[in-house]
Amino acid sequence: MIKLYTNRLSNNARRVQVALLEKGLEAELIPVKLNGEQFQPDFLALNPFHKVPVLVDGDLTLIESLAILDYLDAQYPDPPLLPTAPRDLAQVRMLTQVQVQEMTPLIFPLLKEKVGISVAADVVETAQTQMQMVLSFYDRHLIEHDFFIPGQFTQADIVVGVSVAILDAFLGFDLTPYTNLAAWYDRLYQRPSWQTTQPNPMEVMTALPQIRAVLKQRS
Ligand SMILES: N[C@@H](CCC(=O)N[C@@H](CS)C(=O)NCC(=O)O)C(=O)O
Repeated sequence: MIKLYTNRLSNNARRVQVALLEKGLEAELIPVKLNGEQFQPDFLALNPFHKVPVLVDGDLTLIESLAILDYLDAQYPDPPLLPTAPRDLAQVRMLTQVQVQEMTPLIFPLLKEKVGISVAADVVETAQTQMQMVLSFYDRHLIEHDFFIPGQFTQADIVVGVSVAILDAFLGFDLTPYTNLAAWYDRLYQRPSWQTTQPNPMEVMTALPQIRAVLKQRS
């Protein structure tokens, strides 16, 4: 059986959990507490960079959530989470890369500030302003679309969606000005894979010290 080393509060691990659920794949979920457990020798042997997710499938051990998503899609193609039309595939990669390259660096200072790690006020302000640009970009790509690729739930919905969940549920962003994005986000919540993997407020509160410790070690 597939094993997934994971943490309920990790959005990178959540990407993989959503994909497994969407594909109806059974997996043993192995929780890793990010309060030091990720530095234990057994876990470092799986991922020397001490991060979840790690997926083990038979003799294959994979780190990096996007690589894991690609593996799951190639190895277990039904239902597909990647489109086949060249322009659709390029769109998924573009939207995903914008999350990684543009959105993630903005989330870090906002998260740090939220958990009480000191961040310069101008850095927070810039991150908030630039985040509006990112959200507007995604909003434009959802005009008259149910999902980023019309009619198909894909990796782009997963990768962007789990980050928007942080903005909404943890950072208190108001999504209502982004009407297409807000409607899409509601649509994601209708999926069992989304409901199962969404951490509840109590889980978030309990994990705050872990989140703070992980964020402190990042520049
Ligand atoms: N690029 C990696 C990032 C993984 C990552 O940053 N995981 C975080 C949780 S979201 C983690 O495990 N951090 C623990 C640590 O840095 O010690 C991926 O996409 O899988």
